[in-house]
Amino acid sequence: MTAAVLSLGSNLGDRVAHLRDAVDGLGDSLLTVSGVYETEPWGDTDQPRYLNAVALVIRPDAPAEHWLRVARDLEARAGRERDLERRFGPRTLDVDVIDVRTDDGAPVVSDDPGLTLPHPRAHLRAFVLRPWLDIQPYAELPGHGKLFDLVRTAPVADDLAGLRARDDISLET
Ligand code: PH2
Ligand code: MG
Ligand code: MG
Repeated sequence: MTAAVLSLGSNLGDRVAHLRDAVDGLGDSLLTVSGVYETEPWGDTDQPRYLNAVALVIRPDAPAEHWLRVARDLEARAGRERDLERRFGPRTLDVDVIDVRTDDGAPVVSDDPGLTLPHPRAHLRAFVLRPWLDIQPYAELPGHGKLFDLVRTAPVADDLAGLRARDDISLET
């Protein structure tokens, strides 16, 4: 068994539909999904605002790589086009594998460039940590400590003001 935390983001086209389709596409693996947040673009500021959410998924007999395949498949279904010139540029759907745990709750740690775990920039991103806090308030990001400490300290704390909870949107299935 592995459980994974997936970050979902969209800032092109019908953002809500892209997020809903992604959550639907997780099917039986979906355990729970966070609220939706409207967020200021991070890393490359010259682009529209994102809608972001975080999902918790679980599956028997799935290696960590399974979640990367799921992520890429969902992105492809949203018509995602990769702009190699713009690493943090706009996208219909981005699904990032943030943290993966095995049966005993141990984190999968990997420096494979194809799937680095935990996600190497998650600890810097309010748009990942804040929705994640909704569904797992006592979670820890391996190597960086508790979510509730990360969101209360710089640089994440400074970026929280750029997030707005979109209580009018639910991804709940
Ligand atoms: N994704 C990016 C780059 N910047 N900013 C926000 N707010 N949300 C995202 O999901 C996001 C981003 C590329 O992965
Ligand atoms: Mg991303
Ligand atoms: Mg990505």
